[in-house]
Formats: sequence, structure tokens, C-alpha cells
Amino acid sequence: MYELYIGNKNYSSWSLRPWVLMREREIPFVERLLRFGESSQWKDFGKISPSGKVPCLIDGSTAVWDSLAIAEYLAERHAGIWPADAGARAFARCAAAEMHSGFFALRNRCAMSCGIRVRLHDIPPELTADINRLEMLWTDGLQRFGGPFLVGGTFTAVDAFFAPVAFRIQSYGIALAPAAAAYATRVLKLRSMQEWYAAGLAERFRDEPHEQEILQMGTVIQDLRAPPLN
Ligand SMILES: N[C@@H](CCC(=O)N[C@@H](CS)C(=O)NCC(=O)O)C(=O)O
Repeated sequence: MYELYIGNKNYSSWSLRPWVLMREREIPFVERLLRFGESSQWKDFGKISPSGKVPCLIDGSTAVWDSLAIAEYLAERHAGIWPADAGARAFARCAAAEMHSGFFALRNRCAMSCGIRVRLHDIPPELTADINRLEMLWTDGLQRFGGPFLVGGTFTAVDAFFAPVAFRIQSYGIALAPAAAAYATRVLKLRSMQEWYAAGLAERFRDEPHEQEILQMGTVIQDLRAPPLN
């Protein structure tokens, strides 16, 4: 049985990728959640994962410690992680890689925090450029491959890579063109995403660095999370 180490569901965008992918592809795993800021939990994890970062997939004696590498590792063992058609697969891999190594303004200015709603202090040109590129990329995929997912009829790794963006769009009220907005809503409505969201809302542990990162960029206008413990 695979073990998947993840961070707090409210904050950990990188963790969400393999988690939602495995859930949507019905690949069984044991979830191991580590709370940010709790050094006792992370101390032992550092012995398991070379980077000490989540997500990390453990398969027997093999550790796979990066979300894109996890997708590729799973693709070697399970059908349907990437689309069967070579053209669709190339598109999906490019889009997932683009998310993995780009969209810096979106990632830095709109940190994932599923349970809050934020009004950004400002929207600089680099954020507008990321949003425009996202809209273009999603619209292109949906048109080319016919939807409802980014490269066709089934949820694949590329959708998993953009799943955290769907939460960001919800939290920051980012307006998108109709097809792209509908895709984000569709992803948010998946049962696995709803479960992740509910678990994120129920988390009572707050990680101060994550909270501060958001307050630097905007004003929290709604906090739907369970009351904090710490
Ligand atoms: N490139 C990595 C990035 C992983 C990453 O940055 N994870 C963050 C949490 S979302 C982390 O573990 N932070 C804890 C730390 O840096 O100590 C991936 O794709 O998995």
C-alpha cells in the first residue's frame, strides 16, 4: 500500500496534487498528514524524505519526493495518469510542467488557503499576466480536447496540477472567462476536492508563516475555518 505524506489541507497546494490524482484515479493509499510548524512531526519525516518537503510518496523502500515525480512514478504503474493519445499527453505534460515551474506571481501573491476569502491589496501586471496565461491555457485545452477536463473526458495528472489553482480562484475571487471559470467550478465540485476542502475547513491549527504570507498580499474578508486552537 502506498503511503502519501502531505501537509495541512488548508495550505498545502503541492500536497493536493498527488492526493487528488490518486483519489480521482482510485489508487489506494494511506494518508499521513504532517502539520506545518510542528517540528516533532517533521523531524522523523526528514529521515524518510530527502528534501524534507511534502508531498512524498512512499512505496516500500522507494521515496518519491516531488509532486511531478510522483505523477510520473504512478504513470509507470497505473493506466490513465496521462491521456493515452500522444498529442494530448504532450499537451498535458507541458501544461503540468508549466504549472510546476512557472506561474510565480499567482503562487506567491495568492497562496492557497482553502478556507478564507481575500481581497488583494493590488493586482500587479505580473499577476494579470499569469491569470491571462492560465485562462488561455485552460481554454485551449478544453477546446482542443473537448472537455470536461483539460485534455478530454477523464481527470488526469494535468487536472491535478491545476486543482490548487481552483481553490486560489475561489479564495481570491479571480474572474475568468466563462469556459475557464466553469472548469474551475467543475474541479471544485469533484467529490475528492469537496472532501479535501471540508477537511481543510475543519483544521484548527494555524501556521503563522502561511497566515502572514497572505496578510502581506491582501485583506481576509471571510474566514470559514473552524476556530483556531493555537
Ligand atoms: N517541488 C516540490 C515542492 C514541495 C514543497 O515546497 N512543499 C512545501 C509544502 S506545500 C513544504 O514541504 N514545505 C515545508 C518546508 O519547506 O519545510 C513538489 O512539487 O513536491
